[in-house]
Amino acid sequence: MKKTTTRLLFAWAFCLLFGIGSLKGSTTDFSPPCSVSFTWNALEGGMVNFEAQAQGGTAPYEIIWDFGDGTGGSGSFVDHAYMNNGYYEVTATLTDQANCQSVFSADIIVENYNPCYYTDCVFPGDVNGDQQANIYDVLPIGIHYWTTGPARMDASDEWDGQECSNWGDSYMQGVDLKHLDCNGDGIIDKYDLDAIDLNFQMEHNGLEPLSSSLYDPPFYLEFDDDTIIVNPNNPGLVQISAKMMLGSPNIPVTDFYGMAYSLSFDSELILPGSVVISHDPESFIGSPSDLISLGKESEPGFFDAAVSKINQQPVSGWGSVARVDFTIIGDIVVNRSEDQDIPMLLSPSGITVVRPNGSIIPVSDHPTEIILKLDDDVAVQEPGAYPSMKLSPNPAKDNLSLEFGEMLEYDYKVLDVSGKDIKAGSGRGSFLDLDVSDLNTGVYFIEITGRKGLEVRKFLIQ
Ligand SMILES: [Ca+2]
Ligand SMILES: [Ca+2]
Repeated sequence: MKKTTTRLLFAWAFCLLFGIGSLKGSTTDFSPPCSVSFTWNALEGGMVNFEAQAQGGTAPYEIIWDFGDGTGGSGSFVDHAYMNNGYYEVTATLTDQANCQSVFSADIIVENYNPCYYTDCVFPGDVNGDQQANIYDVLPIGIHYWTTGPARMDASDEWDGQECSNWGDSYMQGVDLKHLDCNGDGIIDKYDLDAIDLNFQMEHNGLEPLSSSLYDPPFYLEFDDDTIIVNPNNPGLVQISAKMMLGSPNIPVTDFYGMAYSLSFDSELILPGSVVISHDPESFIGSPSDLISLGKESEPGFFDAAVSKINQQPVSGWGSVARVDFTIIGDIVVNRSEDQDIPMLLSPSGITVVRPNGSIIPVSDHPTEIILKLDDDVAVQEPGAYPSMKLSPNPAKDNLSLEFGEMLEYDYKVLDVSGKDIKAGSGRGSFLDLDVSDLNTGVYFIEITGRKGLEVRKFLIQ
């Protein structure tokens, strides 16, 4: 009896030393004496790793586990997956070759149970199961539009793994249709695009170029004019539009259902946030009411877009599939030109075009170059009254600094591109620090008036 108490004390000390739970059981000695205890380690997702320690007795030992959740196991080292958080009384029973038996119990806590460790959770916005919400996740939604299944309990658009019953059908890549119901309301429709938009991310380096040849339908941008003229004295913002063209009279696209692609551009020349890809009402792919679409400027210099039909009816033909609008920053053209024309490249990439069954139609993408040119007929304006004035940073965000290069008594005025006064003030000194954090993205002018006259500069808020 004394010996058993000593063992228990030893086991308690062991538990304290290794940070494990309370000891509940007792050991029962036969001859020769044997004893068992165990330690555990909580792994990811509710998985617990148990390790039994046997002492004395006659090896080899048999160790039987009761995990406290109605299940059991055997062996010195076992992993067990708990399907709920909570307290569990775990018991290990050791039996040796001489029928010595020892029992050890401890309470364990499971706190990090995660259903997604064991089941196929829905991450809202990742429709195709590649761990990412992006433009390619739009296409399966168009293909299975208006399909219904069980709604998801406690559904949200948040990017976390959400448990959901399988719908039983999968789409072509072997992913259950429940992943297409991003918002969990039990129907696949345009509202499921919101979660893709919310959780959107893109790794452009990860895009595999699809093998295509010049015999495949081409995909490119078409501009009305391949030269854009910029006035050097009043460059401002230049609105441009183009058509995204798919196929040609000789190589039309057949059985078109949907497409996803990325458009890359010079992010210094094009005003951030100004790229808009919209339906072309004249397009051969269908009228806007028959289509779903999503477009995102995913990172500087990249715009990702997808469009899909929703009526399971493919179309064949060629022509415009979308209209692209964007804004060129004229000042950057003036700064860069140095009497040279500036080529600007717009390149579609990562294009995936699908048929109604989700199979891929090969397409060859082609970059389009347009030329930005300063207007030769306009004489460059004379400098203002304070030509050595420096303005930085440009583009600015929260603050704009002006260095006059001399002491001045000045009035200043900030105007927007339409000439409307935004703010004004006056001061004295060789510099001016201006808080511009309240200005929206766009082009502005600052006018400085001193004793010698007026100096006007243009700046950009990004
Ligand atoms: Ca995805
Ligand atoms: Ca839905």
